[in-house]
Amino acid sequence: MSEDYPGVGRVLVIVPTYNEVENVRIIVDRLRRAVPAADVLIADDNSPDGTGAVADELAAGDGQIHVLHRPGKRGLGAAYLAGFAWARERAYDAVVEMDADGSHAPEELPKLLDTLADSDVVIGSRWVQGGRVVNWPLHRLVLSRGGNLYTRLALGMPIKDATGGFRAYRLTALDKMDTETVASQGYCFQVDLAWRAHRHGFRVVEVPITFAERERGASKMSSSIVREALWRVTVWGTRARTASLRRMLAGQRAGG
Ligand SMILES: Nc1nc2c(ncn2[C@@H]2O[C@H](COP(=O)(O)OP(=O)(O)OP(=O)(O)O)[C@@H](O)[C@H]2O)c(=O)[nH]1
Ligand SMILES: [Mg+2]
Repeated sequence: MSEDYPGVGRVLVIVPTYNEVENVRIIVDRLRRAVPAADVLIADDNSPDGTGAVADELAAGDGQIHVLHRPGKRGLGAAYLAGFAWARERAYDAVVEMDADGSHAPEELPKLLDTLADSDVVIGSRWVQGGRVVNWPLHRLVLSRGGNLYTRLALGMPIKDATGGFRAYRLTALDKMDTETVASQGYCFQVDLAWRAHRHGFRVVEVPITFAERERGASKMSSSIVREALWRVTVWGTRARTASLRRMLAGQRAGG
């Protein structure tokens, strides 16, 4: 059973996995040491490499580690939504999203949780002052910077790292974000939740992190993930602009 994290309460760290057999043990071990108060939920999509069995072993040896076995690969977004529901059923106060491949350092999590003590959503950010990216190839840097720039312009949202996946949410905020209507699958899931948080007027704070290229295992990044983000962000941006234009015209008519 988790203890309360000061100012935040009971914390569940959700770690989605798909073929992370070489990483899962190391990352969960680091996480348990870095934030002993938090519980861990490994959300595995029936990884063919046996990640789920290793996760079960970890859970058998530590009452604060849990496993959610899902039937097959359904994308990062779906795994997180299932993890959020799991947290809600067990009355956690906050959930954390963290990759299994070592790109997000568990040792930086206390910084995120300390910030959550007086905010609703905290994003570990590569693209604010003090944020860093280590060992990423140029094409990934360009994609992340370009994607975030496009997102900021299309949505008119001030968040600098809207695609970042190292985050902490208060459950009270997440509950208001109608997560049951989220259809986004890949990175776009992160943009989707940031956009919902922004529109609800929640206090979203970015804290600088050092993001490192995965050390072991294969990437699940694909061109379809990028295409999904591009079209969804464009649709949301167009909708938001159309809605504000309508409001402006209605205001002009009302004003005579
Ligand atoms: N459960 C589940 N986890 C997933 C799925 N796709 C990716 N993941 C996990 O989500 C996290 C982020 O995925 P990555 O493959 O690292 O994506 P990325 O960081 O863009 O790509 P890399 O450059 O390879 O690190 C990792 O922990 C993956 O194992 C999925 O369909 N289901
Ligand atoms: Mg990764």
